[in-house]
Amino acid sequence: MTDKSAPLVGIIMGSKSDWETMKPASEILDQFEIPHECRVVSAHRTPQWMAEYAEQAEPRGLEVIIAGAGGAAHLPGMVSSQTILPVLGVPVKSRALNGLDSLLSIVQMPGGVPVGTLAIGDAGAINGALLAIRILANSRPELREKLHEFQQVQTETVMENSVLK
Ligand code: RP5
Repeated sequence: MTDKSAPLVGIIMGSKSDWETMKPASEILDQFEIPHECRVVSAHRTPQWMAEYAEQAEPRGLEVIIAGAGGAAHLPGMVSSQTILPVLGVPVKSRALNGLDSLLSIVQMPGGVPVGTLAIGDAGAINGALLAIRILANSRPELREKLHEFQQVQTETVMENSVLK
């Protein structure tokens, strides 16, 4: 029997300062009632913990990892190099370069080590969560149903507010 409360998605980030950006990902997963965990795992400050997290993710039952990082954002790529789970990278908007450094650090992976790179900031975190749900929904019809509902509500909300003047 599977444990329904065991996390399916791991949201990790390089620093506690990334939480504000990554929190919307957790909120989307909550909305879809997806069990998940949120952890600070730093590629540079806690490299051994990062390796342990990446190696244990699959045997622990995680199915997708969403990794947010800013600046020299090596976390998503280094985690991907040590797991076969899909890793979705969210570039956090950095103070010095507005997240362009984060984006380029995450997106320019060498062939053979995949990271699905999202937009910089909140939109990336939200879409990271939605993509994770789409991946999980491949084998979960009830999630597919929820995704259809989500899209329908989103469209209706925009349509209801489409007249500006
Ligand atoms: C990265 O360095 C983190 O992902 C964070 O975005 C950035 C800055 O970290 P702090 O100095 O705020 O802890 O590793």
